[in-house]
Amino acid sequence: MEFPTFPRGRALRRGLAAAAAVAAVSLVASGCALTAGGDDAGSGSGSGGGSSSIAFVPKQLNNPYTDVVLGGGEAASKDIGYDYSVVGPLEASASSQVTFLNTLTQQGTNVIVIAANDPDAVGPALKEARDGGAKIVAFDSDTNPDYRDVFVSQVEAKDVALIQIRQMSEQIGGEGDIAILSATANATNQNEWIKYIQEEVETNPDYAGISIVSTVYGDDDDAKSFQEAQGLLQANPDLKGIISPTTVGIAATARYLSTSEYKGKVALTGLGLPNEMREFVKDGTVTAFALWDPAQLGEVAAYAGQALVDGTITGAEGDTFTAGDLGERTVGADGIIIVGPPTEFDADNIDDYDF
Ligand code: RAM
Repeated sequence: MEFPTFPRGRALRRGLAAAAAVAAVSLVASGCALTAGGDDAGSGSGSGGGSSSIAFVPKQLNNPYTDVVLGGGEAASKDIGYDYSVVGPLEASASSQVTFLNTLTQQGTNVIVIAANDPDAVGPALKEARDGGAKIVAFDSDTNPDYRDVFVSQVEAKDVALIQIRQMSEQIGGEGDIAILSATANATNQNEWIKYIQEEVETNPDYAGISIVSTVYGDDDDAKSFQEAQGLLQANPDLKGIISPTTVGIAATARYLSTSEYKGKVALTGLGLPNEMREFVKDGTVTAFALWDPAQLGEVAAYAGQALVDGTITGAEGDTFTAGDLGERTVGADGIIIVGPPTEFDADNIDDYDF
């Protein structure tokens, strides 16, 4: 399988947009910490100025991956003239987004773009939002399909899994015990990727020599992920590798491995931000990992929201819309819109990316 790469200029542009988003999000984050779900929900960077409103509700605000996604979301919201805001919790627990959703509904937000911390916990709040006329775009981590109009998925879920297990197998010579260090136990996206990784290990003869001996959860919290990585190595001294399908988990695990006796001996693959992983690729802790362009995810989500409001799409399979300069996108089965493509990063290409 070949994975195209992004042109450097575009990646750089996204990086700058993301930096602007970080500033906006930090302002909102401090407001949220004081008045979770209160009057501050709906504040944000203030871009746009049109009469329609779009609010992004990420899994959590203090996540560098989220910041890059929001950079794309903000730029696209501006392009379509929507009032843009970001609200959300500081940690990714199952029900932490509910109060924010309720406030957005009270405010009459036209489009809610949500990365669900749990596929069902947000259901009743989203149902109320829809009853009030809001369009719901899930992104990154899906809700139960009953609660949203479309799901904007970065890459085909199975492809995300296939890249990670192939990279791991290549790095450990196809043999040995491996572990998974995930985000939260209820994250829809990580759980789907893990399901496909497990399926591959159980059924693909290429991976017959590999066993998954443990799956642990760092909750997309840097300190907890670091401790879980340490715990995995203590509990499994023969471990050959760790797959971490979360940018927070892989960065924390790399940091742990880089100063431990396991550096260069225990393989680490998964999904990471090139800017967070660069030093660990250069110091020999990590050989290769994968991701996609997170800003494009935010962009496509905003354009999908507009298309739902305009009635260009309803979320039915085969509906099409234009996602700005990213071009046409089609709604697939189950209301899923794929952004794609994934990219693999290693010492040869990591300096070509800036996000
Ligand atoms: C983390 C989050 C996010 C996931 C990325 C790869 O930042 O868990 O949901 O898509 O990793």
